[in-house]
Amino acid sequence: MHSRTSHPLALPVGTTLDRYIMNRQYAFAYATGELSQLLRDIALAGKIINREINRAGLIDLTGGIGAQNVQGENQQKLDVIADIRFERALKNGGEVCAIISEEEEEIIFTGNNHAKYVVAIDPLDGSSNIDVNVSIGTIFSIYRRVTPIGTEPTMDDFLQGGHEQVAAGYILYGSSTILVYTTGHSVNGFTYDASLGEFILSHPDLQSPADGTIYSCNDGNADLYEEPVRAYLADCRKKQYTGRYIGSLVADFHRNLLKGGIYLYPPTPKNPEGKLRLLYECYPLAFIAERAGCRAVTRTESILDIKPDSVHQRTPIFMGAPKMVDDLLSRF
Ligand code: P6P
Repeated sequence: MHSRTSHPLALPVGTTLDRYIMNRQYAFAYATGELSQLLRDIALAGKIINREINRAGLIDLTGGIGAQNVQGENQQKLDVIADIRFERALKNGGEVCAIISEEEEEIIFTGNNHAKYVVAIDPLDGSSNIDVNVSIGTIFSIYRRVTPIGTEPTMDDFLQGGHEQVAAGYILYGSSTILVYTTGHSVNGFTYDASLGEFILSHPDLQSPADGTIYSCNDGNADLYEEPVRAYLADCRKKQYTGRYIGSLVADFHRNLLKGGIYLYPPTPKNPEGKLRLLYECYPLAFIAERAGCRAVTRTESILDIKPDSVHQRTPIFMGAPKMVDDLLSRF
């Protein structure tokens, strides 16, 4: 006799993101639901962008728009669409008073001055890969505002430092679409089932391997790296580790999180402060990495300890399996 909860003719769908959020919300006595709603708003925007990415080649959404973003990078059509979709979802959701986006120089005010949260976001990272059908991703970071409720938010709301994040996550638009986030405790992954329009819990309580044999860096720059980094990479090659780097941070990060590896973006003459942005790339991924048992550092400090000066500042980053990161740091 099959139990009603796992009959082979009607196997359980699994735990939807909504149900997971609600279950967790009850676990936090003082949770008032705004953060839960904010996470749903992000998931909704992710579903919409997933749909547009999957159709991009069919409705002429690939390619550039002939303009550059604040970073001086050629904006792709989907960069602009993703930026608009997240801004609209967060504004209409009502839980966010301000947004910092990779695509915009200044703070985006939502007009929801009574909202408790601010969001820093890279709406679509790795967009140079869009036209060649390689995985791309969204990275987001959430803070409780420090300015008084009801007033207009300021830069102070965004420059609180990595440890002050209340939640961080990413959406990977890959062979499947997966949303991974943490509210500071466990790290959980939800795979999108388009037939249901739901993210379903697929990777509960993610813990990354303590060691690994995958290294991710742009080998074309390797001769420009500091000597300790060059020595570490030479050792990886000597040990016949696997070099995997696809130019989409979220995809490289996610693979290394699951399999064990290290991602490196060291300083180079072209990017002496590193290329990746602190607020909406390195802080959120470091927040996740540390809660999944990984390390995220520069050569001198943890990423989360860096004091932010400006919302688009960059940082070098070494992030992944603690034994690999410690081996690298031991060479400085
Ligand atoms: P490079 C994409 O532009 C990105 O921000 C990350 O997603 C990626 O890991 C890195 O830059 C690639 O940079 O200089 O190796 O092409």
